[in-house]
Amino acid sequence: MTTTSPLHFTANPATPAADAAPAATGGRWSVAEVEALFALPFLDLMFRAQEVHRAHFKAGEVQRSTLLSIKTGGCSEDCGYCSQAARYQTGLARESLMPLDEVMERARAAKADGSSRFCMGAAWRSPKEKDLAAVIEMVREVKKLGLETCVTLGMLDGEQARRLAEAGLDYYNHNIDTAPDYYGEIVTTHTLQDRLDTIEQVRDAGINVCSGGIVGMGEGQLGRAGLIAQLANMTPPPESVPINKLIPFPGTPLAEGETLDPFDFVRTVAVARITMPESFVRLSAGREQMSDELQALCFMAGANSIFYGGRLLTADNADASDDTQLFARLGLVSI
Ligand code: SAM
Ligand code: DTB
Ligand code: SF4
Repeated sequence: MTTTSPLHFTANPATPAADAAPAATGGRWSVAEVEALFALPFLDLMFRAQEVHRAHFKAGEVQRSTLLSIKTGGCSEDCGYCSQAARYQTGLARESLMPLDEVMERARAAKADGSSRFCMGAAWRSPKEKDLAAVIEMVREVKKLGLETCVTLGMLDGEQARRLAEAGLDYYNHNIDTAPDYYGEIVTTHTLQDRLDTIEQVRDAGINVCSGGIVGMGEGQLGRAGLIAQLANMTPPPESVPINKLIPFPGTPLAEGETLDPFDFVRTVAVARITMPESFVRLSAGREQMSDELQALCFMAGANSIFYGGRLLTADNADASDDTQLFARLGLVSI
């Protein structure tokens, strides 16, 4: 007689382990397999994501990172979503590199607010020597506060990655942003391969990788599956996976955005959780526009990290005080 555990009663019977990549593809996720996850009934997908999440993390623990734009605007690249590309009229004033004392003031405030990581972003295609030296100094000083450090500076070569590693950099953020087949629709001034090369240099230097993407750029479910498959098949997958919802900026080619079903955003978080069981999945840009209920669904889907503090890079983020209330209402604990 077969016994059915009530726990497995609603699980997808075709799936031996909730986070197992299908053996037919040698442990790699094909785009079709990832698409099949997206196609699961919503409740089954959420159940599986919860199973995976609880097998690898303490449910309810959420890591918080604070962002700071240390060099805003004037970027040479043409990323279709970005307010900081020099070629789009987004009304953003171009600024030069922020002085160290100002960065430190912001880092101290982030620490006092309870963030565990400080992420500094610069609108560069890649850093020049003088700029890299200044950022290295920032990394050293922010680390002394007892914060984890992350920077996102565009493309790096091996030597630059090694110097950042030597300074003690904990994470480097470099998103692949969308599916390989769709990348050329969004960016033409560099290629996905350029992004992958930088990620490899970062990995080889021993720095943790933070890489994810943007949902809502017209990529469709197939595009979202392509993005997640590409991330999940990295060996190893990124330690940190930001899932951003497009913030449509007037003046950019993607100003009109895509009318995205919010459940498709939640599905993307769940599929990231299932295919990258050991990664922190960050509920990233676009949170300010989300209801508390939608955010709660994202946490249920396996998101266990957020950007914390009222500002992202050039756009507003959810208020820290709103987050404090939300965490209390949901019994979430920051780590
Ligand atoms: N220049 C560096 C680079 O491209 O990696 C660092 C800064 S760039 C602004 C960092 C990431 O922010 C992008 O890869 C993208 O995922 C995210 N981002 C930028 N603009 C966005 C928007 N309008 N909506 C959502 N995410 C956005
Ligand atoms: C990431 O994936 N999202 C952050 C961070 N990494 C650098 C940036 C979001 C930017 C949102 C738009 C803005 O503030 O300009
Ligand atoms: Fe924006 Fe980064 Fe692209 Fe520059 S490289 S346009 S800062 S996303």
